[in-house]
Amino acid sequence: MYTCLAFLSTLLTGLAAGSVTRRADSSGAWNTTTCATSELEIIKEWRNMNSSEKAAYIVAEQCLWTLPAKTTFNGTVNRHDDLTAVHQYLTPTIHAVGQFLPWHRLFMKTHEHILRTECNYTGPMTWWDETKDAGNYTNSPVLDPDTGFGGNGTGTDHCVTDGPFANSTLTVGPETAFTPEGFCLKRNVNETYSAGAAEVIVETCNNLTSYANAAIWCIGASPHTAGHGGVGGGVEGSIGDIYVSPGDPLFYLHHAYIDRLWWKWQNLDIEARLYEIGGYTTYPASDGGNTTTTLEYDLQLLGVWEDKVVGDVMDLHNSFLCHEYDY
Ligand SMILES: *[C@@H]1O[C@H](CO)[C@@H](O)[C@H](O)[C@H]1NC(C)=O
Ligand SMILES: *[C@@H]1O[C@H](CO)[C@@H](O)[C@H](O)[C@H]1NC(C)=O
Ligand SMILES: *[C@@H]1O[C@H](CO)[C@@H](O)[C@H](O)[C@H]1NC(C)=O
Ligand SMILES: *[C@@H]1O[C@H](CO)[C@@H](O)[C@H](O)[C@H]1NC(C)=O
Ligand SMILES: *[C@@H]1O[C@H](CO)[C@@H](O)[C@H](O)[C@H]1NC(C)=O
Ligand SMILES: *[C@@H]1O[C@H](CO)[C@@H](O)[C@H](O)[C@H]1NC(C)=O
Ligand SMILES: *[C@@H]1O[C@H](CO)[C@@H](O)[C@H](O)[C@H]1NC(C)=O
Ligand SMILES: *[C@@H]1O[C@H](CO)[C@@H](O)[C@H](O)[C@H]1NC(C)=O
Ligand SMILES: *[C@@H]1O[C@H](CO)[C@@H](O)[C@H](O)[C@H]1NC(C)=O
Ligand SMILES: [Cu+2]
Repeated sequence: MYTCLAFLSTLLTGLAAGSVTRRADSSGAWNTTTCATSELEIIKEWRNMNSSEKAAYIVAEQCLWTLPAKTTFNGTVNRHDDLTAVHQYLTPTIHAVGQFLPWHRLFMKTHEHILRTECNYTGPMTWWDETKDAGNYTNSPVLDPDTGFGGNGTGTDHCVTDGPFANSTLTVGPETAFTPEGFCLKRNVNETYSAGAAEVIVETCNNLTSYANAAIWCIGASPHTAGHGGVGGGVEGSIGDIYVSPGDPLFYLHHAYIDRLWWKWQNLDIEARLYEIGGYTTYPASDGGNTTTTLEYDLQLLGVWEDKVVGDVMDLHNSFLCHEYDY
């Protein structure tokens, strides 16, 4: 607890010092309004959620599966599917490119918006400190069948058979397909992958100095794949299937963690990095010109919510995002 508070206060002091460098005018194409410190919503690590907060969060996630789909993407039955489907549809353009972390930051906010406005969720958003479970996801509290999201899959089909999402049915996927008859939520915990969540690897990324190298190619490598592969195995686990990884509710805790790594990296040199973006817009660079991603680049949600631009999501403290991590 001591460590958590010390971290938070260091972070907030750093941010206050950096705030003078934010764009002073509001004429830009993106949100530059700063959220008051007292208004910041704290995203809590799962272990820092108390039992009623954990239960309420899981009830809200379950609610998404009970509300009818509003999109017309192939295979969508419920609101949970709508989110999975927009990620599935955009997968070729949102990974290994400049918008990778901005798009996923917006996607997390979209998920939160739907939880709050359609499932009446009022509790904190939450993230998973995977460094604490590196090499040992099996025993992670997020995989607890009673207080978490259920455990590893079972049998040859890897279906999750315990916890709040036991035998849940997915229809979007696998990969680019859709399955009207449904298939089960799957996990295949793999500790070889989960070892990639080690703190030392995060430090390696923090030592890199450009957005593209640090965020896309380093945070986007081991820390990112440790969550997808550590819980999913390969494509055999839902979260290991890059197209439809949001099918597993743990996706949102994992990507909040990845988002936090980017935010921590931004804060290591806030003046230079608060609005530092880069990386190509396509991967492989299919336009031949290797267009570099800018702050004006459109982040598409295809009607699930309104589009934003990269600049709207660079500052976690702006009035749109208005978030901070608990440590
Ligand atoms: C959990 O935290 C919430 C919000 O801080 C509080 O209202 C609630 O009483 C706590 N519940 C338990 C069981 O500690
Ligand atoms: C839906 O699936 C059909 C094939 O069944 C495919 O032709 C179409 O492109 C898909 N639409 C989307 C939006 O993925
Ligand atoms: C959310 O609250 C509104 C207003 O009380 C209610 O009509 C609605 O049914 C609630 N939604 C869910 C999913 O509980
Ligand atoms: C995994 O975590 C459990 C529970 O915290 C612990 O008892 C066990 O020793 C850990 N195993 C390894 C290999 O770290
Ligand atoms: C997870 O479950 C699968 C079966 O679904 C099994 O093959 C695998 O060994 C399990 N992983 C761990 C780390 O126990
Ligand atoms: C899930 O399915 C398995 C295998 O069919 C079954 O043993 C288990 O009781 C089911 N669990 C729930 C919560 O429905
Ligand atoms: C875990 O994944 C690695 C890397 O793909 C693979 O070589 C290994 O066989 C997997 N382990 C298990 C127990 O499935
Ligand atoms: C990061 O850089 C510092 C300072 O140069 C160095 O001491 C440390 O070993 C580096 N850490 C890693 C994991 O590369
Ligand atoms: C564009 O980027 C790709 C990597 O995505 C690289 O292999 C290629 O050489 C680049 N082309 C140009 C013209 O810079
Ligand atoms: Cu993704």
